[in-house]
Amino acid sequence: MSTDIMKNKQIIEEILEVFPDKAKKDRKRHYEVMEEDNKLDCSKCAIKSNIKSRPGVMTIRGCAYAGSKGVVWGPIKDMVHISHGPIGCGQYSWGTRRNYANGSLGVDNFTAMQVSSDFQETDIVFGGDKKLEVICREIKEMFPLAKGISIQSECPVGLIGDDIEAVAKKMSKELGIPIVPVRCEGFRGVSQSLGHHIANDAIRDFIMGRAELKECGPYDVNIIGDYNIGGDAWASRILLEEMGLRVIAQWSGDGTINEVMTAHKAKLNLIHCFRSMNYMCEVMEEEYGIPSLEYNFFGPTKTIESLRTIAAYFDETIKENCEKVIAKYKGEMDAVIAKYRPRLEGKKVMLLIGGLRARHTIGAYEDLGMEIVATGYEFAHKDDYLKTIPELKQATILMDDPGAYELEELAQKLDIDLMGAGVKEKYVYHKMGIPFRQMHSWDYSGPYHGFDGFKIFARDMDMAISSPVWKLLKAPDKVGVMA
Ligand code: CFM
Repeated sequence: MSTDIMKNKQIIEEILEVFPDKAKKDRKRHYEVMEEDNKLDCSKCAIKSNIKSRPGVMTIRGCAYAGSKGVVWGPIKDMVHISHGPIGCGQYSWGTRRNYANGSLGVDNFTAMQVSSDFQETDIVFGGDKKLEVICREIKEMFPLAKGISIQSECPVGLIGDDIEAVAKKMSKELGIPIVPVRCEGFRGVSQSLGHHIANDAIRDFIMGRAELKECGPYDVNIIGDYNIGGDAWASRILLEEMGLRVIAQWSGDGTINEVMTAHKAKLNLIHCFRSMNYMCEVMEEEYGIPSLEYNFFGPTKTIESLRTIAAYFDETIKENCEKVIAKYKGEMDAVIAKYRPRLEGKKVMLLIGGLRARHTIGAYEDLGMEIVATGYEFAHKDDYLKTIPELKQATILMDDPGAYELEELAQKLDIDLMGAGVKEKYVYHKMGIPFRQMHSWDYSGPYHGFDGFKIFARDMDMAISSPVWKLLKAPDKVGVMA
């Protein structure tokens, strides 16, 4: 066994040592160290995932409401999404995901607004259904161009047994627009992942297939599971269109309810975030016979590979166009790599991101010569881990739902040069003197998808690592001053 593998196994042991025996045993099952390069070793599929977080361990996961309201439904821009329940959930999830959308705010685009039913004690005691009716009427009056409403349940709604389905049905009839009740109370499931599933099911039951396209064509595709974070879906769509494909729906970044209603007319579903939207692809395949294809638009290597896989599904014209698109951007991509690779070569990266990007962004880092020494997910399932293992090099640590303590220890023991995770983690790493990039919201940057996105990705990673600020500060623990 190579020394690196042994060293990393030892590091995990040491970190878990502080836990009581039972917790230690449990957390250990959420770690694997890769024994060979890029190999799917099925014994490694044993890594535990999608189960309850260990009580007492500070998980960085979110909840079902986050998965439904924040992720799947929130980006549908011409609907008003009600955060139904106490104000906190709406307030704290307001605008933080940076899912961009075109349109006039408050007129035909409501993504950057936060509408909450602001539950008070009386609503908990007497129920919030009456209030919900009033809110629906007010929305119709204030935003006449809103094409629909979704009711995103927060925990108390489920606990007190409100009948949001009945309200939705009644108000939909009264107001003449679709009103969708979504049972995404935060306590459901073990993470935001069940929220994705519940949100997908609500789309299936209330929206999918409810409208027809005027004209259909042989090159009609849907972009599924791109939420347009910092403009990601726009940077992706442009490549598909240059190739000659017609994108009839974007789910759900910068998407409209009509796109969701007519998406069943596509010839092919292109799915980027498998974790959050695979359910819809399955449903569309079963009900409408639409096949789906997974793709990865992070970094030129994966983008080129994906463009060719997509083109292979179509005729010679598209295949030829695909090569032209690749040739058009290749020079630009080579120049980006020539500029940044010498500055980033060999830098060690650790990632801990949601349910997709912990594997999808690896190629982009590797295009810049950077090395992934540890990666992991908050809420991935077994199928995600099976897809991740072949992307990893020998001795890389793979982890599931690690708590804040485990991550901080790992970062120090692996002596990483860059950490990629979320805003909850960010400032701790800055205090430790470790460069950090937010890999959920792209900090205040983006897009990172496609060729246009890679230019920004490379610049941002360089900016984080090469900033002169790291030479000016010493982490508080190194200078003996308590922060
Ligand atoms: Fe999909 Fe996402 Fe992700 Fe995700 Fe998320 Fe996100 Fe994510 Mo944050 S839908 S699984 S629930 S790619 S919000 S845009 S970055 S954890 S890795």
